[in-house]
Amino acid sequence: MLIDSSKGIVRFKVVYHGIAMSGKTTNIEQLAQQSGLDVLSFDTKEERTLVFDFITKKIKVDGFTLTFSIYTIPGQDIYRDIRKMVMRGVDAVVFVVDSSERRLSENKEFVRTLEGDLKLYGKDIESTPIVVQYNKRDLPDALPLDVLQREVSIPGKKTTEAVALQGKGVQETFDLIVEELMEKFRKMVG
Ligand SMILES: Nc1nc2c(ncn2[C@@H]2O[C@H](COP(=O)(O)OP(=O)(O)OP(=O)(O)O)[C@@H](O)[C@H]2O)c(=O)[nH]1
Ligand SMILES: [Mg+2]
Repeated sequence: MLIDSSKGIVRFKVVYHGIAMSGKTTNIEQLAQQSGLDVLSFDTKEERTLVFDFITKKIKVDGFTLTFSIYTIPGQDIYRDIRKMVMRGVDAVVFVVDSSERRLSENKEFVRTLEGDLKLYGKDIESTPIVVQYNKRDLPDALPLDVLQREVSIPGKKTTEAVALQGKGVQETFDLIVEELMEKFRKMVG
């Protein structure tokens, strides 16, 4: 978080985390499209994230300009060093879960990966604003919501449902992470 009080600007970093192919890039692309923003992407020929995707979004609240720098991590383990780099300075996380039954154990393990990535920068799951998004709700083998909430959830964190490919739930998820972030910010500044 960066505060430029002379200009009334506060800058936050939001990172979309989660297993490979869970739909992180799709979330950002839809968010950009719905708000008329451009996405900066560094990806492979197969359009898998290589470094990150990036957009910035501005919101005016109480005379402040809040600027959100929004990134995705590359979910593939071969890019773990890059993933860790992208997590530097993170203020809030959207944890994108693939609802497919086949990917349940990977999703579960990745909560620990997120924990490790936060720890690298002296942060923990408890004090970091996090929203868990159950994506790909359209898949025929999508697990029921109550199963996912039991198996892949993070204690104390809110959850959302999405079909990012159709743009469903994308803005709602982003609005929720902004809310969580603002709540923490208000507590910090009193
Ligand atoms: N059926 C379905 N497919 C989706 C949905 N969201 C994303 N996808 C597809 O899932 C695949 C992976 O999506 P990406 O957004 O590239 O996934 P990612 O999490 O950025 O993957 P990495 O960059 O490798 O970590 C693509 O083929 C998307 O079109 C969804 O809600 N439903
Ligand atoms: Mg990606």
